[in-house]
Formats: sequence, structure tokens, C-alpha cells
Amino acid sequence: MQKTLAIIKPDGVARKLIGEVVKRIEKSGLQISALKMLRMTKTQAEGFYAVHRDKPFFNSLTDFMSSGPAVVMVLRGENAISRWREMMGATNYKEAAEGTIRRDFATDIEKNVVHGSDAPETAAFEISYFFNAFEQVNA
Ligand code: 3AN
Repeated sequence: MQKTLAIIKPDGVARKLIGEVVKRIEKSGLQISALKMLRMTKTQAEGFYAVHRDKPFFNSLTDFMSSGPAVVMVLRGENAISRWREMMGATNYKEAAEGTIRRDFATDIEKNVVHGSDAPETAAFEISYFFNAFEQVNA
């Protein structure tokens, strides 16, 4: 069993895609271990994306991620990290495979609707950034 952090980003929430994304997750067989809505502060977004702090898009990305409410979730299942990333599609929605969330809904390389951890170490960091052990259901 593996866990990953999924986020429905502020563009996805604003465009009323919460239900659509959650429906796809439930259909996929991945389990939702935790779920909440929050609005990140700029500082929280900077901490979350610290690995990208030297990238040219860092300021814009953290502005966007703190621009409105987001839904953060812990997904659990076999190979949850790669399964969720497959469902999301490529970072650039123009390169995302058909049937993926980004291909179907993203409008921009930055405003690409969803986030998913990319490795077990980042998943552990990202999950603990938003949830403590008592907020995750593992049954
Ligand atoms: P992913 O979310 O697919 O793992 P990362 O980790 O490379 O992609 O990038 C994190 C986020 O930064 C992306 N989801 C996207 O919002 C933004 N981003 C990535 N590359 C670019 C870019 N070239 N220009 C603007 N924003 C970008």
C-alpha cells in the first residue's frame, strides 16, 4: 500500500471540478484516506513548492496556489503515486494523454487543475505538510 498527496488546485475548485475529480478517483479504486478544503497562504505555498524555489515560475506558481481554496487529499492504494499521476496526465496539458484530467480540463501549464506527489519521499513530505496521523483513515 502506498500513499500520495493529491490537490485540486484553485483553478479546479473555481471551475467546479471537485465532483468530477473525486468521481474519477473513486472510480479508479484508489481510496481517499483524508480530504479537506483550505486556502494556502503565500508562505505555505512557498514551503510546499520549496523544491521549485529557483525556477522562473516559482513566484507566479505560489501566487496562484494561494489565490483561492484548494482541496487536499491523501490517496491510498497499490502504486498510488504513479496511478494518480497517470490519471492527472502530463504537466503540460497539451502533452497529456487522452482521458486524463489535465487533458480534459487544464487550460494552462500552471493552472493545470491537479497536483500529485512524484515519489515516495515527496509524498511523505507533502502528506505531513497538510495532515497529521489522526486525520488519515487507513481502514
Ligand atoms: P507536476 O505538477 O506535473 O509534478 P512540476 O512538479 O514539475 O509538475 O511543477 C509543479 C507545478 O508548477 C505544476 N503543476 C505547474 O502548476 C507549475 N509549472 C511547472 N512547469 C511550469 C512552467 N514551465 N511554467 C509555469 N508553471 C509551471
